[in-house]
Amino acid sequence: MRIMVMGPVFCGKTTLCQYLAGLPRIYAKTQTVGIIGSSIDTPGEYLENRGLRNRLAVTAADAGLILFLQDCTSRNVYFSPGQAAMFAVPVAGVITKTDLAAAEEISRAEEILNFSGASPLFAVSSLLGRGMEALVHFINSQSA
Ligand SMILES: Nc1nc2c(ncn2[C@@H]2O[C@H](COP(=O)(O)OP(=O)(O)O)[C@@H](O)[C@H]2O)c(=O)[nH]1
Ligand SMILES: [Mg+2]
Repeated sequence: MRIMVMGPVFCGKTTLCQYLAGLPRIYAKTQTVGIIGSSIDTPGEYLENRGLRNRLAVTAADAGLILFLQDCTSRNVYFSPGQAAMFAVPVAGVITKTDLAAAEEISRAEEILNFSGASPLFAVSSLLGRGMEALVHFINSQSA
């Protein structure tokens, strides 16, 4: 199953994909390599630029799961209300860079993702690996 990662420029998409791709070092399961190692890292411009948004829909055809990313250090909102519903596959939300944030910033990111219709939500730090266990567990449960 491919995981498509979506979010604006600088929100932490590539770092999250890299973290997930590195998991086989921690979880020594062969299965994890194929699933996690094939994350689809999308350009932030596809989300930020309205004219490019249908490219996300095309890319999503290859995905079994989509992750909407919201950087909790950013106030900018790029997801539209209910955007998750435009995809035929499950859309979960990931709050990124929690190592840099206060609790209220994480709540703000949570609201933005709730607004987009992404569910469930995970709060992570790709830097510290914080919150990753729950996210990986969820991803594995989706690809079973
Ligand atoms: N402190 C911290 N920085 C992060 C985290 N994730 C990404 N970054 C930093 O945020 C910047 C943008 O990350 P990147 O993955 O390239 O974002 P992308 O444009 O969405 O692919 C880089 O400088 C990363 O090192 C995180 O969890 N914690
Ligand atoms: Mg990137």
